[in-house]
Amino acid sequence: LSDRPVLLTGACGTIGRMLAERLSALGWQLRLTDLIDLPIPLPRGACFERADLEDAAAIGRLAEGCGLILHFGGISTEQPFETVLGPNLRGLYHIYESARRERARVVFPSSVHAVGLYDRTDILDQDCPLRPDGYYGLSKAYGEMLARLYWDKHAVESVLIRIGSVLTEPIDERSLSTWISHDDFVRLMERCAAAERTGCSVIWGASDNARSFWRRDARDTIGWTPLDSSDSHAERVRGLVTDDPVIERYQGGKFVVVDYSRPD
Ligand code: 15L
Repeated sequence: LSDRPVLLTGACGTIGRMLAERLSALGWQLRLTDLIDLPIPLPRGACFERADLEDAAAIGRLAEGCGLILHFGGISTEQPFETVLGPNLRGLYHIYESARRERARVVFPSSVHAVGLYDRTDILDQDCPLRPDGYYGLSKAYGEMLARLYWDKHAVESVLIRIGSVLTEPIDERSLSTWISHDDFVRLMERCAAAERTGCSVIWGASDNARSFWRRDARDTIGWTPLDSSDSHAERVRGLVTDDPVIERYQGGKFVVVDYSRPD
């Protein structure tokens, strides 16, 4: 993979900007794209082009010659179905069709919100049934299934990362469970690129947190071990919880209460 360019979608987002800067500094040859203009100086060795994920031709052109697609574009919060539909369902289909044509590997950021309706007391393995907590989480479940289809039917490799919370540091009690440090995330991207074979691997995107909700995944297959941990932040964020029992009950936290109507 190493001598082919890497397409990074969603380059203007929080994770996209961080990866654009950090991976460029590591010498990656990045092709950046997003719907809006890049709000940071163009990192060394990178190029940028605006594109809409719903524009199949533009995505296809951007992916030409790429060996790896880091797909961080699309909707990243809980939104109405019609808002999520275009970027996250149709857009992702364009990414996978491009990957199939280019024989490229895809890094697909799935999310804690694909399993957001598990209780925080549940400990999950990679093969747990998905329990999305809204239309955004549902689009991540769809993404995981789309990746599986393209692996089983076309041998397009993917790493599906069920990302918890990418933050400089934990901000509340929930993020003691879900936090992944920038350094662990960048190392994960390096392994996604360098691993000999990934097949269709599921990774829990969290640092080595004692309070993790998650256990077994495919990290041995890709050779990734998180080195950071939220544990040393526990004292600082103790008591930082909301007063909403629904938010505090579920792994998905705040996204769960959007339009929540279970009576019990
Ligand atoms: C996500 O999937 C979101 O994209 C991010 O903004 C955070 O809210 C994160 O989950 C989380 O739940 O901490």
